[in-house]
Amino acid sequence: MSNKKELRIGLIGCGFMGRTHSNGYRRVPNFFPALQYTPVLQAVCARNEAKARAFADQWGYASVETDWKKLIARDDIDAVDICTPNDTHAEIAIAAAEAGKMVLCEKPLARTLAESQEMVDAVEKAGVANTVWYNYRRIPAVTLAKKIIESGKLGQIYHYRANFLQDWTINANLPQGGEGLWRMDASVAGSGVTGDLLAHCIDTAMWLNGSIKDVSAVTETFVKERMHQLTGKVEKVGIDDACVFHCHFENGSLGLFESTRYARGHKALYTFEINGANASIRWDLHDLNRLEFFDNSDESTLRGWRSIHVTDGEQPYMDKWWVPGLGIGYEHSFIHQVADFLQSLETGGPCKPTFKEALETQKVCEAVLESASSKSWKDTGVNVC
Ligand code: SOE
Repeated sequence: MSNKKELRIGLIGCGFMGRTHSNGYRRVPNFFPALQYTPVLQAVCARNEAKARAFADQWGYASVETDWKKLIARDDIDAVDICTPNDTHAEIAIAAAEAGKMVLCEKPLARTLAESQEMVDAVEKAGVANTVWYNYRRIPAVTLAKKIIESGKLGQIYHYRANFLQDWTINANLPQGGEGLWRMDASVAGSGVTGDLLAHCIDTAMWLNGSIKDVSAVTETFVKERMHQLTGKVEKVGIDDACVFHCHFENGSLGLFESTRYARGHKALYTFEINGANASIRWDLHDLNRLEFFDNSDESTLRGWRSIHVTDGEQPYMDKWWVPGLGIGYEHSFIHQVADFLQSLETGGPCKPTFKEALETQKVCEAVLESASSKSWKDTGVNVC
């Protein structure tokens, strides 16, 4: 008889993120056997029943629902995982918290700062465990970057630079809205690349380098009108296709961020580089097991960028995987987030970023969009401890 405690998951939404999270729940017991809690795939919910059933069969969910309110009302669900489009995050999360369920929410927390604040208030009032899936923090090389920065090896930090580049919306005939394309409909997504891609960069940046104080941004919508899949009409495009901003961090460093869906040749190029007085770090999602590190205190004849292949058991998370030299992938960042969430239930601590912490990222996103529309610098009001 297993003495594990069950965490019964109710997953809402079975798109791309539903798959990444489900894979996380399934893999954790194999690779993190010491955890007290084990996820149980209790129910999956989608409006289309056939789709929900196919997903349940594929991933091993015990039951299906077609109405998220019914899923939340069930006594046999402990945690609600929100993988639906952004316009539903707030309503579902608030209802789940009011029902006393733990809430895991896909990023971005919501479409707007106001919605996000309501979600924070709801989980805090209910006192339920919560987390937002900013998965890139849990790629071992990125977690190692955090440790290196915390050790003080970089010295005073002067620059933080990040990119998130894609090219999937260049085709002007691509419609907006509806199945598979809700990210292009501002009323559903909230924004374009700012909430979808820069939110990742901002989350990582503030985790590694502290609060962003103020921002100056430019956005562009290259294709102004697109057919809307749901209305069948050609409609104005409301999302930002590209966004560039610079900023001041609280620690005095300068930040430079760029994101676009119009960088031909790039599918998901997420990179960051941090330059300190003594050392620099850089990372690239395309080579995610590698962290590059330059240390100015190295002997001058040997000095240069080190290429650290982050696969050793002493490096973050890697004792759970294979043997030194053998890498892991994108999906492992989600497995690590499930493991950290379960661990947080054991210790009673938070699983970062909580809704409250993810609210700070929303503040920056909102300031970026306001700055772009008003063509002026905006304070973010962020306070990351
Ligand atoms: C968009 O294409 C997307 O899937 C984002 O929604 C994810 O958050 C990002 O990690 C990869 O790109």
